[in-house]
Parts: sequence; structure tokens; C-alpha cells
Amino acid sequence: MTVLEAFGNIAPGGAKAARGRTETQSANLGTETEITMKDTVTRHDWTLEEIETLFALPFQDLLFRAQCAHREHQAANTVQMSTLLSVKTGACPEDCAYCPQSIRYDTGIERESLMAINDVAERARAARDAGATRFCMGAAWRSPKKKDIEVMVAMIREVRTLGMESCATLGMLTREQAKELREAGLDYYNHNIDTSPEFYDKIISTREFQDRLDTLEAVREAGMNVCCGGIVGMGETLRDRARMLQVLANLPQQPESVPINQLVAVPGTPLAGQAPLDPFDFVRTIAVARILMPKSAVRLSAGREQMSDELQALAFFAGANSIFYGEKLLTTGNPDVEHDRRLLERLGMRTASGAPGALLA
Ligand code: SAM
Ligand code: DTB
Ligand code: SF4
Repeated sequence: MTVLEAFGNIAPGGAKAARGRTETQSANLGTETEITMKDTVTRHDWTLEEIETLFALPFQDLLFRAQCAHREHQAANTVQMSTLLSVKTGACPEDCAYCPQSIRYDTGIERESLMAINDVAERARAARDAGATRFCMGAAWRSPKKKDIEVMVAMIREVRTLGMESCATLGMLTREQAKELREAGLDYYNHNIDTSPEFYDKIISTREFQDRLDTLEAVREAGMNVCCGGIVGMGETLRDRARMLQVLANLPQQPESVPINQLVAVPGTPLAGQAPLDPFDFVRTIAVARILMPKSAVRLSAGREQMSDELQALAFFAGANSIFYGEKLLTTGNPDVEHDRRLLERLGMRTASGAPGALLA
């Protein structure tokens, strides 16, 4: 019996169905196995009910299932490492309730104009020398202006010259802008849907959920890899989490990279007082993302500084295989590199030398 066949009793139809099964039904491995096998290929027709059923599985069953999907589609014990740099910080006109960079909230962030190209190149080189394979440049813009794109193009070229994969997160893009970035050699564009379409307007009022989807479409059309995920722990329901993952999994092409951020509750933002998420619910979200998007890299993103080593190990077991590496995210902290290296070593994990999805300029 293969490891997948061991799932004979956890076919779609779910935990409740599995628990209510008679012995004869459970013994019907032929049919069950067939359903389970079908379930492990990439699908774009996930129903909300199916996803909620996954969330409702006993924790161990969910993790076992996620680990099997992981073993089938991903390199085991391997982590891809991206380093972030905020190339333009603060004074963002948007009102994202989680974000310390919005001009509307008093978070003590100093506004900084767009960095010099040489300084960015230097930071990228340091990240590469420390072991990162991808360099991700973030800017606190609603959307970039023409002159911003010109500078970003130069930065992307520098990163590519260093032999690193390039990623940028600059806000909403037009089709033309996406094309220009792609032509400069941009491998990935990060643009998160952040939460479910239903919860979206509780978090952001200055743009619509559809605006995010439009940018994602422009990025795809330009031929770039998509990095798209969201945040958990903002007060959303379990159904919202399921819906967010449903939208991601059912995109015409699943994102190559799926960052799952745990809210960093920054003082001064409207979500500053948000109660922390149950860590097991965080791990469940990673596991469901892994099952739904078996071929994507699932990134254990913001919030790692607040997580124990044991929780991170559990998240890796649930299918996370990418991290942000380096002492800072954009404006908030991240574990120091020595700690991360030691953690990976303690877990017998190795670093990926570049994701297979990277594009050639
Ligand atoms: N301005 C661009 C945009 O919104 O797409 C790019 C930068 S923005 C900071 C990138 C992503 O970081 C957000 O979409 C959100 O998912 C994540 N993020 C921002 N602040 C966060 C926080 N306090 N906790 C967790 N994730 C956060
Ligand atoms: C993503 O999903 N998370 C990163 C990256 N994409 C750009 C950003 C996390 C930001 C956390 C808050 C901060 O440091 O400002
Ligand atoms: Fe601006 Fe992006 Fe922060 Fe929203 S998440 S306030 S768009 S920097």
C-alpha cells in the first residue's frame, strides 16, 4: 500500500463522513483510493465545503495528509529563502488595517524616499552572501508611477546580475507596467489577496478585492511568476480563511509562491489590539494551503519572530517550505540569520538553491 493509499479513510466527504462510516464502507479501499489519488492532483474547482472539511479534520490527520502531498510534489526537508528589503518606506495612501506603513496610522515609522540603486545592490549582495536565493523589494505605494518603474527596472537588473531571483511588491500594476518589469527580468511579483472577499472591506477600504485580482492577471499576462497569499489572525472567521485559500487555489493558474503571514499586530494600527491566533489554527492554514496547492511554495512569512522553534517545525511539517530570511521584514523584525541557520540545522533541513519556477531574463 502506498502512503497515499493509507488515506483510504480520509477521502473528500470529510472527517464527519469518515467518522460515520461502517466497516464495509471503510473496507472499500478501491473506490476510496481512487478518490484520494484524484484529490492529490492540482485542482481549480475546490468547493468551500471541501475546504472547511479539511480544516475540520483531526489535527494529526490533516498534517499527515498535508505531509503526503508535500512528499509527493515537493523536495522534502528543503527550504527556499527570500530576503526582503523595503526600498520605499511609509507614507502609503492606502488604509490597510494591518499595515504600519499607512500614512493614516501613527506607528512611528519614518517616511523614507526610494532608495538609491547602488544601496539596493549592496543589500542584495549581502543577502546572497548570507544564503538567500531570492531578493524581494517592497515599496509602500498604492501603485508605482512612471519614474518609479524606471528606477525599479534598474534595481531588478542589479539583482539579476548577482545571480539571484528577483521579486517585487509595489502595489497595483497596469498591464504595461507589468510588462516593463518582466522585460527587466523580474521573476516574481508579490501581490496578496490578504483575506477572503467577504472580509476584505473590514480591512481595506481604499481598493477593492477585484483590483487585486486585476493586478494578478496583469502579472500573469506579462509572464511572471505570481507570489500571492494573505494574512491570518486579523479577526477573520475560519470560513474566511477557507475562502481565501479557495480563491488562491481556484485561480486559473495557482500562484507559484503562497506567503501565509501571521498578523504582526503593530501599535498604532487599527489591529494593534487583535488577540493572537491559536497556533494550531495557523498550522492548519499552512496544511490546507499545501493540500490545495501541492505544487506551490508555501511561505512561512510574517510573524515568525513571535513563533517558537517548535511551532515553526510544525509549520514545516504541515508543508511550509519557504521563509523570509534576514533580520527585518519590511519594517518589523524577523528572526536573526544565525538563529534560522541553527534551526534548519537542528531540523536537518537544507536550503533550496533556487526555485524551479524562476524565469530567465
Ligand atoms: N504596498 C504593496 C501592497 O500592498 O501590495 C506592497 C507591500 S505590502 C507591505 C505586502 C504585504 O505584506 C501585504 O499585502 C500584507 O499581506 C503583508 N503585511 C503587511 N503588514 C503586515 C503585518 N503587520 N502583518 C502581517 N502581514 C503584513
Ligand atoms: C508578504 O506576504 N509578506 C511580506 C512580503 N510579502 C512583502 C511583508 C510582511 C510585512 C510585515 C510587516 C512589516 O514588516 O512592515
Ligand atoms: Fe500601503 Fe501595501 Fe501597507 Fe497597504 S499593505 S498600507 S498598500 S504598503
